[in-house]
Amino acid sequence: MTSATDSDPRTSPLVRAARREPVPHTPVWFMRQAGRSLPEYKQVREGIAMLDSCMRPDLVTEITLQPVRRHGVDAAIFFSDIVVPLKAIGVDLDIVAGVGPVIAEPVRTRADLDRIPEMTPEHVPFIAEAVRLLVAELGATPLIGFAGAPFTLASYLVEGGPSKNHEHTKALMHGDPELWNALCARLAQISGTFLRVQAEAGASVVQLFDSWVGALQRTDYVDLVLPHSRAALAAVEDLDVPRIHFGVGTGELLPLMGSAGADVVGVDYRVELSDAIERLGPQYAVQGNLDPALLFAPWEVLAKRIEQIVAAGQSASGHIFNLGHGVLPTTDPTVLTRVVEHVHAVSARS
Ligand code: 1CP
Repeated sequence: MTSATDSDPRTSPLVRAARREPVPHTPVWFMRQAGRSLPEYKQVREGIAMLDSCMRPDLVTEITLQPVRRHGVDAAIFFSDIVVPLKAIGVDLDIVAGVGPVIAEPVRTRADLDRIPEMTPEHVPFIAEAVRLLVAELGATPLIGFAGAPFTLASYLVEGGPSKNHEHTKALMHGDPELWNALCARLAQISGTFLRVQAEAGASVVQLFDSWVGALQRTDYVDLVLPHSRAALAAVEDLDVPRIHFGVGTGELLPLMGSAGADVVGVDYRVELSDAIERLGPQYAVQGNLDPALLFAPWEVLAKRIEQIVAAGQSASGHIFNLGHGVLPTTDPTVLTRVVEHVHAVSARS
């Protein structure tokens, strides 16, 4: 018989690691584990646009569960996208296959900002419904809710789509800091509400993605970004959910990202995990950081790297194994399953 405690995701290895408590094995999940690399995903998505699929709780539930069933990962990540809350409040945007989010009218003036309303839970009833369906299906496996951080969302809005150099974003940030701060304050309200809706509906953990913040130097991050990320994470501070904060190329920013209100700091693959742990100190758990490209390497090479990351993670106060960024679309999914098994095997505490 399963006791209530055994089926409670709040005592799962992933939540325990996020809280820096002892774990029976290192928990593992993969950013972008749902979608792209899975044939069963391609099948259910056939003929359905990305944003439409995000607004259908039945599909969100099925797609979110697929990698949990297939790989035996220690957490589900809610199937959605960082731009879904913007779409829900009326921003004219689309997710274009092979490109990413594309915004019809980029946001560069006060009048543009005035077209973006604050978000309320009533804008996203389909999110709360999907989370409730999922939590009922997942049992002891925790669900990770997520949102985009203000800087990364602002980058899409200001550039009008994916950007390598973020030149319009940086021009606005430095040219009109007042408007920049007003835009990011609005985005923090939206992201914070999006996180809160998911946590209140039953997500056990949340992750704030600031994917492109590694494009900034430290002082600009401190002055123009950190207060807004802190506001987004503060929206769930009173709820009993650990908060993960992740960005790419953030070796210089790791402790600052922790200070935004994170329990766990995500580490990308460009930083040695042991260096990241040293920079962060014992007050944060860490998440990461296998290079997603190494999933294409011979198994012996990959297995050795997994063992190194697991061993390095054991010197942290808490470690969640993950990739250093998302699963690449052409990844062989059987390799992902093998990674999960290997992380569990080499980290098992007797
Ligand atoms: O038609 C499709 O299948 C579109 C591909 C796709 C998918 C499957 C996009 C477009 N988004 C998603 C789902 C998604 N996005 C998830 C849930 C799946 C999972 O993780 O298992 C999550 C957590 C995201 C978050 C997201 N979207 C981020 C942060 C994570 C990261 O990778 O850094 C970012 C930056 C986006 C924007 C976005 N959406 C889609 C793409 C291709 C992109 C990146 C575009 C760019 O390079 O700027």
